[in-house]
Amino acid sequence: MITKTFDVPKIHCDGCVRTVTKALAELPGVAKVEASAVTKKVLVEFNPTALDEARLREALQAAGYPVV
Ligand SMILES: [Cu+2]
Repeated sequence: MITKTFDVPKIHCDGCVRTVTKALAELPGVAKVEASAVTKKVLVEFNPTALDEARLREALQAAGYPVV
């Protein structure tokens, strides 16, 4: 497993946290998602043989929360 933290400034409330968490948690290979409206960061623990960082960024973008 790899852990990666993304800066996602559009996360501003618990609703955003839920949306982001759901968008990432449903991807195969994602083991853990910790999003915070306070730090505006998303920590993702994932299996690098199942998906890569680019795929995670894509999923965030598609959910309306681009990574900066
Ligand atoms: Cu929000």
